Amino acid sequence: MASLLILNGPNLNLLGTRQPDIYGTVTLADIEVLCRDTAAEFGMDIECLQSNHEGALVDAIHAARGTHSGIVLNAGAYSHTSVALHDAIVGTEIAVIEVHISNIHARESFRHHSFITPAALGMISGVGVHGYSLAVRALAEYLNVI
Ligand code: CA2
Repeated sequence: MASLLILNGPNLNLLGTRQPDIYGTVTLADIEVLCRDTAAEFGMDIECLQSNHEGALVDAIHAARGTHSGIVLNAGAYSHTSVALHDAIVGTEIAVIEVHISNIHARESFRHHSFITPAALGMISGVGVHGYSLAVRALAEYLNVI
């Protein structure tokens, strides 16, 4: 059975507790259920991981090679800063769909650039947590499990 890694970066463990005007009221646990249910529609399994540490996210991308067919990645603020995450995706050649809950282009200019986007298959931003479900569907299509 194909398995996807749902990888979330810094501060996303706070979802549903603060800034509901930007990120809504859904928790990370709710997002994991959403991803699991969507993946199951396509006969896929998921593993979920969240870390506030850049190196742990790099390690998770490396480890995904061989164990997962693709990654749904919300790297949070590291999206805007991390060449290391960009290099990890390029280096492992794993299929990544980048997700942002908010529309990063409608926010502060420092959020407009993502180091993840050029290394990813695609990027979904601004449709709320629905973006995670769309990303799972996009990977299912890419991996031909539909
Ligand atoms: O829109 C997104 O998903 C972001 O990746 C979220 C990041 C932000 O740095 C990116 O620019 C866009 C921040 C996640 C922090 O989430 C919080 C949730 C509740 C309370 C505080 C932070």
